[in-house]
Amino acid sequence: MATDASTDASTASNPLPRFPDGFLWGVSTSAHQIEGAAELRGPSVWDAFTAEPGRIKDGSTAAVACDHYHRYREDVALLADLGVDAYRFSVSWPRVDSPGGVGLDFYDRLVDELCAAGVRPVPTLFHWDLPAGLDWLERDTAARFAEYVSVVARRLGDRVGKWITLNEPAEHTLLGHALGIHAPGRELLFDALPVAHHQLLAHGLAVRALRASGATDVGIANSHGPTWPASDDPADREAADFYDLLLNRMFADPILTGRYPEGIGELMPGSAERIAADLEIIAEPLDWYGVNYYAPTRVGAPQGAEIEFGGVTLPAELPFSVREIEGRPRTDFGWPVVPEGLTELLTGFRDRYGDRLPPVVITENGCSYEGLDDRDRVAYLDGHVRALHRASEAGVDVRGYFVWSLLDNFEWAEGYARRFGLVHVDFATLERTPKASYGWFRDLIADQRRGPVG
Ligand code: IFM
Repeated sequence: MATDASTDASTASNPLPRFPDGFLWGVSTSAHQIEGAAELRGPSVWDAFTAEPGRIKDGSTAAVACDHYHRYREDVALLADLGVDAYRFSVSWPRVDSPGGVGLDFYDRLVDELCAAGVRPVPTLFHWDLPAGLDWLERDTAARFAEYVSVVARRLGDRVGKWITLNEPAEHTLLGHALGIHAPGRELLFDALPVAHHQLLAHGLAVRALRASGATDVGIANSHGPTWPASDDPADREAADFYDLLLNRMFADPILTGRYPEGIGELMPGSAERIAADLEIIAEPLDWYGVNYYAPTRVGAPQGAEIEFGGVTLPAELPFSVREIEGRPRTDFGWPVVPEGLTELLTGFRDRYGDRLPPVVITENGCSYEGLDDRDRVAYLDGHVRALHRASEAGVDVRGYFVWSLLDNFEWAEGYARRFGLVHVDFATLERTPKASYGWFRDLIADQRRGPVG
């Protein structure tokens, strides 16, 4: 492991504002994207998907990934050197389900190592790697999830305080079940809606299971971003509103208000009575609400043709079309860099949900860029941390910020082509090398601990 990350890469000349005491600085990863050791876990829907020719752009698999399973001590040392308060990782359900139940031993060791290094473990209980044979179209998967959550909580709950139920149920529904870009590769379009409902139900049942095990610090990591209409034309505004419903309100409203947005509840599987009863479970109060933010989306009326957008092909029959956000820098993934979208998103949430919105934690924010001297990443992160502070000044109760990601990793259908890490991974040798952004984040955290900056 190289540790000579440059610390002078900041592109910002103004000192960063100070966040409140107790604010959590962290980094995030997920099991399937970094662990490897596929032979030491049960199969997941991602293994089958990855094996299908053409599904993963560079033809790679996550069988080894960053080999974090065997190198977790080195990775925890990187976290300790970075100085983060907390580390968000995910527990692999297929690993916990593996024969003999030995999979949980790994998380036991990881959590011990983190605690010994003074880094708070923040496990996510589902980050898309569903055990093969299970299916979110089936309601029963929610109950199975809650059973698995109880098993994990019983084992790790003496050392884990902060829990995340699900990662981005919106993306898992949309990319995995509506558009077929992620596992399990279904192209159900609006018939994928039960997948959203069953995940939300699983979230609520998991909150209950965690509470039953004594947990007092529970949240979710939902992906959100502002939706910008392509123009003032009513057709564009209507399409943008619909997109906003799908990405934002459909996943936040049930959790924060106990209701689906108008017109959505009727489309969910089951009688009105059953959906109403489910919503009571889904709206179990949370201690905090996690937001994964990357960029806003510009949306207009459908254009009657397929659209290539951010590495994804969107079918022509969608009732909206996604347009470019012009005049902005872009990450290597082609995503626009719009820090103020984060302020807009969070103040918008505060306005929409008021007192129902618990404290907010940014559970993911980051970007893909090549290279060790990743000044573009520093500029991206610096801009977003400032935008978060502006939301805080505007009255949003923000309690934490986690960079996606600690390590370059398996970026799902993109394979290893997109590098989101603060730490470079050479996928031939698995050597880790901190990038300039790692040094920048380390300095930021140290400065914040020192007291007022500037
Ligand atoms: O890598 C993903 C992560 O698994 C979920 N949120 C977005 C990241 C970048 O695409």
